[in-house]
Amino acid sequence: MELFKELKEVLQNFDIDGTLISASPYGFGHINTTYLVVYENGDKPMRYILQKINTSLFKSVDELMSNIALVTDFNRERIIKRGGNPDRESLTVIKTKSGENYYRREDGECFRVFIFIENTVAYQTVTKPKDFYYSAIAFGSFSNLLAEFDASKLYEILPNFHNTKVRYQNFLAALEKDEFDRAKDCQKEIEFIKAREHYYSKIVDLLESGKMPLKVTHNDTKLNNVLLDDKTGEPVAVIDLDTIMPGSLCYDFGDSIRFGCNPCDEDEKDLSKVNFRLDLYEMYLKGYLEAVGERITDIEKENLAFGSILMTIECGMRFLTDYLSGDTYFRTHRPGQNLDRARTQLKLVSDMEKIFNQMNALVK
Ligand code: ADP
Ligand code: GN1
Ligand code: MG
Repeated sequence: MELFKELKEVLQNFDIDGTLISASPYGFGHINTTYLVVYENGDKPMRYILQKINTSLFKSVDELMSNIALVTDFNRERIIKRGGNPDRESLTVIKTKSGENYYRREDGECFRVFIFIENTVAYQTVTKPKDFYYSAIAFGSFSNLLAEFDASKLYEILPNFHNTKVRYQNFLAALEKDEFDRAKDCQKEIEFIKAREHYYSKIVDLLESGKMPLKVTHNDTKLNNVLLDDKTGEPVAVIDLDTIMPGSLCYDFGDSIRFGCNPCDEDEKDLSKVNFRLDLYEMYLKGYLEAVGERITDIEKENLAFGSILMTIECGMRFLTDYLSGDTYFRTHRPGQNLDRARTQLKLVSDMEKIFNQMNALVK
C-alpha cells in the first residue's frame, strides 16, 4: 500500500484534530521507523512524530509505553512546577481515540505519536562545541530529574542492555556461528575486541558489588537523542526514552562521548578522519559535571573516562555482532555498513587508550 495511505489509516486511530496533509520518513534513528506528519487545523499546521515501534526488539510494547508514559508524566509535572513548557521540554505522548498510549494494528505492528517539538534540531555530529556542551547539560539535568523517580515502577525493557560481559558473550556466539561467512572480513577487529576482555566486567562488577550506585539512566545518550533550540543552541528536550532503565551514570556519560567526540559519521569509511576529539570530551565533561552537581559519587567520577572507552568498544562489538549475524538489529542502508560502524568505534577506542591518562586528569 502506498505509504501515505497506510499511515493515514494508522493515524485515524489517534486523538488528533485536523486534516492530514503529509507524512514522510524522518530522522536517523537505527531502531524505530520515524515519520514526520503534518496536519492542517484552522490556519496553522500542526506537526507530529509518528513511529512504528520496532517490535522484534521491544517484545512488550505495553511495558515499553508504560515506562515512557510514567517518565514523561513525571517530567511534565516537574517542568510545570518550575514554570517551563511541558509540550516543548518533554516528549508528549498523543493517545489513541480509545485512550491508549499506542495503537496495535491487526497485523501486530505498533505505532505511537508524539508532539513534534518545533524550532529545535537534533545533530548527527558536533558542529559547534557549544552544542555538545548544551547536550551534556540536557542529559545531566535529565539524570537529576530521574534521580527522584521511583525506579521500582519501571520495567527492565531490554535486560542486560549495557552488560558488556553479556554483550561479549553474544559477540563470541555470533562469531562461533559465523552464519554468513563474514568473520574472514574482520579478523583484525575480532582480535581487537578479544584482546580487551578485561574491560568488560569492570562496571558490571562495581554495580553488582554495590560499590557503584545503580541509577535510573537514559542508556542511549547520543547527540541525536537530544533536541537543542535551533537559534540559541540551548537544550530543549531529551528524547528517545525507549531504554530508560537502571544503569550507571558512566554508561550515559560514555555513550555521549562515544558519539559526540567522533568528528565524522558513525559509519565513516575513511578511518584517517576518525580522530577522537579530546577538546570535545573536555567540553562535555564540564557540562555534565555542572549539571549533575553533587549527585555524582567519587566512584562514578573515577570511571567516567573508562566508561567512555567501555561504551565505545561495547557499541563496536554490537555493530560487529550484527554484521556477523546478517544485519538484523541496527537498520542498515548499504552492505557492510555495520562493519564500517564497528571500525569507527574501534578506532575511537584505540585513540582514547592513548590519551586515557589525560582523560582521567581532566575529570580530576
Ligand atoms: P530511534 O529510536 O529510532 O533512534 P528516535 O525516537 O530517536 O528514534 O527518533 C528519531 C529522530 O526523530 C530523532 O533523532 C529526532 O531527530 C526526531 N524526533 C523524535 N522525536 C521527536 C520530537 N518529539 N520532536 C522533534 N523531533 C523528534
Ligand atoms: C541505537 O535508537 P538509536 O538509533 O538512538 C541503539 C543504541 C546504540 C546506537 C548506535 C535501543 O540508538 O544502543 O548505541 O543505535 N539503541 C538501541 O548508534 O539498541
Ligand atoms: Mg534515537
